[in-house]
Amino acid sequence: MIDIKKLNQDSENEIKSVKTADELFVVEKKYLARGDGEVVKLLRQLKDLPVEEKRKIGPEIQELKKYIEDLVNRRRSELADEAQKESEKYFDRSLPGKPVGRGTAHPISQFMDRAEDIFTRLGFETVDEREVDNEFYNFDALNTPKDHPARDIQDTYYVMNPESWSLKHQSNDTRYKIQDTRLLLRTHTSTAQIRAMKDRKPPVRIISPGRVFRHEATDASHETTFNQLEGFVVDKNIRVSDLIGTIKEFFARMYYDKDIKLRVRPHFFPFVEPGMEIDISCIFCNQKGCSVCKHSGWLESAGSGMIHPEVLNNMGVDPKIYSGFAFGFGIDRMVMVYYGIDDIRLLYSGDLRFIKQF
Ligand code: FA5
Repeated sequence: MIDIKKLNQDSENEIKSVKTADELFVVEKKYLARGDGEVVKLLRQLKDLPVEEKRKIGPEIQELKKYIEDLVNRRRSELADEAQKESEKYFDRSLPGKPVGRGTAHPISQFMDRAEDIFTRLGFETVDEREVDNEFYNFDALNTPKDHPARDIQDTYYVMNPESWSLKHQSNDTRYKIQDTRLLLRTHTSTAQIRAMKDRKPPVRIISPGRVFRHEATDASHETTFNQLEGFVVDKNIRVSDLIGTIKEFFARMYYDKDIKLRVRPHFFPFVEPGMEIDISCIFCNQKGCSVCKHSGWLESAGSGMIHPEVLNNMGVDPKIYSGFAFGFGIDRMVMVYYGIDDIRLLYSGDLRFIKQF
C-alpha cells in the first residue's frame, strides 16, 4: 500500500523541527537519498502496481519529491539566517581589523605601464611577442649575418633540446620556409619587427615591451635578464627627424619632472641604416663620472635608426614605397634614472625592503 499522504506529513514535520544544518542533512538523506531514501523506496513499489495506478501514482510521487526538496531548501536558508544572526550577537564591532599587507607593482612594471600609456597617446599599438623565439626571427630576418658576434654562444642562450632545433612545426609564417633554425631566448625585442608585421600592412605604429636575455657578465648597469621596449613606425615618407622627434617627445613626457639631457650618436646595428644610440645624462654623478656610467657621464639607453630596406622586405613591405624607423629602449637603465637606483641588480634582487619603496 503506497501512502503518499503519510510521507508528505512525516517529512514536513521532521524538516520543520530540525535545529541545525547537520540534522537537516540527516533528514534530507532519509527521504531523498538516491539508493535507499523513502521516495526511492516508493518508486520501487510502483513496479508491482497495475498500469492504471502506475499512471496515477507515478506523477504524485514526483510531486512529493519536489515538495520535500523545496522544504529542505527553505529550511536550509532559514537555518543559515539564524546562524548569521546568532554570530552577530557575539561580534564586537569595536575590535581593530586584521592588517592586510598591500602589494605594489614592481618599479619596472610601473615604468612600463607609464611608457605604454605615453605611446598609446602618441597613436602606437602594443603587441606582445614571445620570449622563446628562434634564430631566424632574432637574427636572420633582421639582416644579422650568420657570422655576427651577437650570435656567439657568449651572448645568446640557446635552447638545447635537440628535438626543437628544427622548427618546421613551430612556424606558421607563410612568408618564409624556416628550416634548421635553433630555438633561443630572444636577445632583444626587435623580433617584434618581423613577427608583428605578419598580419599587418603599413601604416603601422607599434610598440612591443618585454623581457630579453643575454649571456653576459653582470655589473651595476648590466643584467642577464632585462627589459626592452621596442617601437617602430612604417609609413610613406618617414624620416630621421620623425624618429628623433618621437624619442624626444617620449623622454619629455616620461621625465617631465627630471633634469636630464639626451645625446644621440651614430652606431651600427645590422637592421637599421643609419643607426644611432641614445644616451641619457648620468644623474648619479651629475655627469662627473661614476661606476654606473662607467665614468663617461652618459648612460647608453637605447638603440635606434631607420629600418634597413632588407628588413622592410622581410616585413613584407616594399622599401621603394615605404620607409620606417625603429628603436629599442633599455628599460632597466631608464628605470634606474627615473627612480635614482644606482645598481640594476637591485631590481631583480626580490628584496621586499627595496621593492616596497616604490
Ligand atoms: C638592441 O638590442 C637593438 N635591438 C636595439 C635597436 C632596436 C636598435 C631597433 C635599432 C633599432 P642594444 O644591444 O644596444 O640594441 O640594446 C638596447 C638597450 O638595451 C641598450 O641601449 C641598453 O640600454 C639595454 N641593454 C643592453 N644590454 C643590457 C644589459 N645586459 N643589461 C641591461 N640593459 C641592457
